[in-house]
Amino acid sequence: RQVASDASFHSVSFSESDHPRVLITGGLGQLGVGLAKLLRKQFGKYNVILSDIRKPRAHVYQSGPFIFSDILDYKNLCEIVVNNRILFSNFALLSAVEEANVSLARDVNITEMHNVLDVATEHGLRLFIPSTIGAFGPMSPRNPTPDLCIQRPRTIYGVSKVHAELMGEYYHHRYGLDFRCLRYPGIISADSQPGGGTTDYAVQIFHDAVKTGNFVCNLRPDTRLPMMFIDDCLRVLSMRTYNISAMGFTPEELEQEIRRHLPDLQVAYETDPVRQAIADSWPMVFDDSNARSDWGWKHNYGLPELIQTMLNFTGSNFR
Ligand code: AKB
Repeated sequence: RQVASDASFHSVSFSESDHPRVLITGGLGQLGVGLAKLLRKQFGKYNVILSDIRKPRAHVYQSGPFIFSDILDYKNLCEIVVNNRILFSNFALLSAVEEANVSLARDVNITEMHNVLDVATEHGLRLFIPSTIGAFGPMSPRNPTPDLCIQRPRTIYGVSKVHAELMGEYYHHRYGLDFRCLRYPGIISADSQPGGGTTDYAVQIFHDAVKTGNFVCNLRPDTRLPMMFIDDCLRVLSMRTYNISAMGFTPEELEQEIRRHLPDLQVAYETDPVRQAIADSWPMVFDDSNARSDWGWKHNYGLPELIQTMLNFTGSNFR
């Protein structure tokens, strides 16, 4: 059975199976490739389709089906999903990049999300949309931030995420759409490059610490934000709108911990006003007690485990 008429699929014919079929849109962002790997282990290689509007690196083609899909194109999206029972949607743009291009952010995170909601409802698919600490704003309680509280973010990123959360919940109540959403903290991953987020410093510092020993941080040293290692993030995906968290630290605390392993590390602080204003409006401590008690969410990576894993990975890549 062919999923789409895309050229990259011509040699692939999919066997019928009881496994759900998953489409990961915006799949070349921070979560997509890792998520595809995990879901393919569970559902089989050809039941998980990665899609994006960019050309991936060779290993992505090798690891399973990849197709071009522009989800602003409603007909194209319908064509792709008619053979899938589950739609997983994953938006690729991050906070700082979105503030720099509001109309692109609106297209990707709002218009495209409407397409995804309509297609999912029309075809009876199950829909997961990831949200973030960015869905909160300066009027939200920051320490801790519970699941339900005033949100009112001041970034287009946050506004579009609150819009997605509310639209998903509305479609669930109105049309019975099986919609789920988790709000993630800053995600730290070793094998994908930072992509324009406010929490990206906590990834870049490992690369620079290992490569040159010098790092310039674009947030103030005392900026506390909730964080999570990618493996915990991917593990939790199977579970409607919950906060989830793992650890929290400031740039200064992260710097001190890394220096215990790399004593020569030098960090300079050159605050970027856009990122700093965003970070100052986000939760400092994310209350995920409902996720922990309702469905047993538990993280595996605290700060020491994160540092060890990141240094092992970045070190083995650079040395
Ligand atoms: C960003 O910094 O934009 C993201 C996020 C926390 O949503 N990593």
